[in-house]
Amino acid sequence: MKLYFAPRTRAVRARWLLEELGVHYELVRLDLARQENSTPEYLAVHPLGEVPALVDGDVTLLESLSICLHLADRFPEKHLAPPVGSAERGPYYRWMVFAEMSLDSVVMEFYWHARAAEEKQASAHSDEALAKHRARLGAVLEVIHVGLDGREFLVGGAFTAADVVMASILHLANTLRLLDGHPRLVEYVKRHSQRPAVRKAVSG
Ligand SMILES: N[C@@H](CCC(=O)N[C@@H](CS)C(=O)NCC(=O)O)C(=O)O
Repeated sequence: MKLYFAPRTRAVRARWLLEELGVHYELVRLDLARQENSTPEYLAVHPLGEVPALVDGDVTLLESLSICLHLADRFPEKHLAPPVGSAERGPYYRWMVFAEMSLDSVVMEFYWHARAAEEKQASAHSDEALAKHRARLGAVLEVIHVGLDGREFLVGGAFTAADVVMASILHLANTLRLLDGHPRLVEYVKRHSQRPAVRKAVSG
């Protein structure tokens, strides 16, 4: 397997999962600042020139969420995804997709706002829009807070790929100071960021 990767991007979650699985893979680093993701060779892999992309035999996967879903199922003996048809499979899908569709989308609004402020550009977000995003974020974080009540992990009492996706997005939220006032979520992020596989995924 070959993972096309750049640090501090969504590719980290795919690399984290590969490290958790402990399987052999080739890491292809792309320097986005040098537009190594815009070469004809890479555009043949990922037509949008984004990372991550995973080449697994004859199959090329785009989208970090689909890569995580694929990898966790590909190695069932590693128990990072509940078996299809088990009682835990529904909650697993639910958290995977909730993290990406409901949490990531709102966190990214704040990310782009922070980037615009950093680069001293006018933000596309009016105060009214930001207030709307903040209310939405609060509601989404509350769902996760309740989901983690009395639990170390999202699904079935054990670490799964759903925690990789959720903790990755919550980590970004935490760096943007969006988790202030949510100690349970901060603790979840910190606990996951101490996993040896994360350290490897963010190294170099
Ligand atoms: N929904 C995609 C988004 C991929 C994406 O936007 N990747 C960014 C990095 S996080 C990228 O490669 N951007 C290209 C660039 O910055 O030039 C996924 O989850 O894989």
